[in-house]
Amino acid sequence: MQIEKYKIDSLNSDLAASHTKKLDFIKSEIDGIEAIISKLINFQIAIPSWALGTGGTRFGRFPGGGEPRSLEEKIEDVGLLHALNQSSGAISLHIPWDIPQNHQAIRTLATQHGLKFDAVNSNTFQDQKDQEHTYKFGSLQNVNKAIRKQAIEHNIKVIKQGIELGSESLTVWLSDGSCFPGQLNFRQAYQNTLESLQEIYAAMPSNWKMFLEYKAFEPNFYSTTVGDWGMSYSYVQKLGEKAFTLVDLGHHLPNANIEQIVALLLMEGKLGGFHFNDSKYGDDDLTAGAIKPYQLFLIFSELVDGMDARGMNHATDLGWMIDASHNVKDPLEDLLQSVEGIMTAYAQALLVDRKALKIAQDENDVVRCQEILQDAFRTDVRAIVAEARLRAGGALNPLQVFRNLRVREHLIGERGSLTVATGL
Ligand code: PSV
Ligand code: MN
Repeated sequence: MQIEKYKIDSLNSDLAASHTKKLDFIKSEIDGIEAIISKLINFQIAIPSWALGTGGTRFGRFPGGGEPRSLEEKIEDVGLLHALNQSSGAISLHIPWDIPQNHQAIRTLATQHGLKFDAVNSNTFQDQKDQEHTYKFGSLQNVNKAIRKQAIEHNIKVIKQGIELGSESLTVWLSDGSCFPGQLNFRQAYQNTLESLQEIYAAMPSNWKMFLEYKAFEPNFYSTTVGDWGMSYSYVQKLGEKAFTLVDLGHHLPNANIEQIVALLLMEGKLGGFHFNDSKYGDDDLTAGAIKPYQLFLIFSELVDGMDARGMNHATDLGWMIDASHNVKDPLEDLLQSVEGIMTAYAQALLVDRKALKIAQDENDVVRCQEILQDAFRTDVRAIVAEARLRAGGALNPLQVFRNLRVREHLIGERGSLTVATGL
């Protein structure tokens, strides 16, 4: 299914009067809205190929029908999102969940939808049918050299796939670790992992980046070998200037101060990318901004501040991606809501009066500091975000268009109601 632009335009014109009123109001209240709009237009958030179906939980999966049956259909789905919000201009593939057969044809299809290929993701956390050795006791950390070699070769194959697609980064997330005390020699696991990562790093083209994602728990519950930002930082420091830490919001221990982690990684020049989602307990994979919108805002506030301090381009100097799984919501609707949540937090962060905050910090005026941040957070920026979408050619209200045009019903008509996408 393709969404014709005139249909979006027609639904936009129904909302135009009310939108203009809200935008004019905020423009009359706040200076610098135009600069914020152009930053929002440039900001793109990659969609993971594994989030287009209903990932479910380990207890069950409740597919809603019309899920993409192939990589081509996944690209089509991201194309639908991008047509609606003009902010989802990239797709991130997980290999071997999605192995392109004809790279040229896949690239052409993506270009037709206005999409680029974001980071490619390797998978050494599951055993595949044709695989010689098992990853039951880890992959890059494994005590067995042959298993480490198999995992290294898999990552190198993923890099080669990425090169064919025009991707420029590899995300490595390892489930490696241990479930019981004594199972693992921590130092040996670290050394094995480092040496394995060094081989993978050496296989990357010079213009590529490696993102090393950390996670404190799951599927191993006693220790994880890349368990937190400190461990990831220690590996990427040793690997070299093309290696960076990737922050997935759901991978921390409860109440971790993620905004402080982000600030320090940025200061060290070692923050590479993001996986957005939200959670109440663990790696809940919920819609970005659905549970802790203030935390998301505070993270963006540090991102904006830290990137500006280093003269970085907000849109292109870090990898931005959603990493979520869906169960009770339509995956496409959920992703539209996540993108909206992320853009909202970014827009609010751009509103923070940085000069005033600096003065208040230097004067230890704690009350004023809070007031400045909360002034920005409590500003209703929805009209600014909508205006950015409108100017980029998208919908003022993407969800409303999705429902109005009965996109899911069309997809079920084309693909059937029993399709289940590969992925989580
Ligand atoms: C692991 O929980 C993770 O966040 C990694 O990014 C994986 O690639 C992804 O989820 C899918 O399992
Ligand atoms: Mn992730």
